[in-house]
Amino acid sequence: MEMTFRWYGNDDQVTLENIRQIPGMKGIVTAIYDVPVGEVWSRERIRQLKQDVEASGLKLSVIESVPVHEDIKLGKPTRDQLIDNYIQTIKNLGAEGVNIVCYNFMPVFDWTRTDLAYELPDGSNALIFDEEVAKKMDPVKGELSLPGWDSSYTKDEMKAIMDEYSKVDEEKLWEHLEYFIKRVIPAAEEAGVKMAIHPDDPPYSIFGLPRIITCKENLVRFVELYDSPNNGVTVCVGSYASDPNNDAVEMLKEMLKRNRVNFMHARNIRLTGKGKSFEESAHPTEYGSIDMYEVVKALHDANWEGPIRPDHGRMIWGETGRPGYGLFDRALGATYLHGLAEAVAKNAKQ
Ligand SMILES: [Mn+2]
Repeated sequence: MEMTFRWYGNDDQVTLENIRQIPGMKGIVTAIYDVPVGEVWSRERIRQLKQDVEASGLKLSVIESVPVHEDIKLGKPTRDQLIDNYIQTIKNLGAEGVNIVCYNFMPVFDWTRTDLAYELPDGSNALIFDEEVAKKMDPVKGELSLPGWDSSYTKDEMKAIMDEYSKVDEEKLWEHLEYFIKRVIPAAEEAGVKMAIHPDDPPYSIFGLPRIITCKENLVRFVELYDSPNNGVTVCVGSYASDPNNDAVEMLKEMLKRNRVNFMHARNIRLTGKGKSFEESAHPTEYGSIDMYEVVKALHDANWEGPIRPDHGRMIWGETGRPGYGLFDRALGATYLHGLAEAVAKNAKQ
């Protein structure tokens, strides 16, 4: 595996130098954040980003994400031009030697939590999802603000887009995803770019919106939409495991068997036992509901050599900053994963 770390660009308080000093660190996961969704990323901007990363002694391993415009997810007539632009961005990335792109197909909301700084018993702060709290939230009313929401929507715009999605059920969303994939993947193949869809987080419907990248059955359906190594997945074990019905390790093994794992997110979550509620936990197995040893072993047994990053971390040691993306706990996560990988590899040789 190639150990990587997410970096939010030159204004991230976690610097490339910080990241480079984490043992075992090889690559960076980042994006161009100031190009509006739907517009083309120029080769010049991509080249500059790559130079910035490489100047620190690290590799630009993965783009996370090239976001998919809502009109594509909604299947609107404007999607064709937007998909053309998306393809041009993929071509430009390939031409600059960037070969893995993570994206998602979640309507309106990206990852959703009900508290970004819940205090765990040890005094650290974590992102949590409380099903009961989420149920009481209505995005259209706008009286409750949910962390992680796209604040670029005004109240009226939010109502308008939620109305549009009321006509898009899961099967319609599948159709729109298939339409997108069937145009983008041939271009990605040609450009030498591996696409890696991230699961919906959490992996079930929220606020009545359809969500489809959620479970093993749907993951298999997804990779079979277009059978190509370039049409792969990001196995985010933390996201998948936050539905108690999912066996994230089993899902990982299925995707490894099919050679469709193009990127890994490794974080742990602890299901609290109250429905689908969960807390993001420290990375080691004993703190969460995911057996991280089994995750790393599955990757090793498949001779998997792709990029992996510790996903969200808790806030510890008084650190403040972007929720889930501080330096300290993610660095601990990376060294833990690195240690597991060494142990698994040496054990296998005995
Ligand atoms: Mn993830």
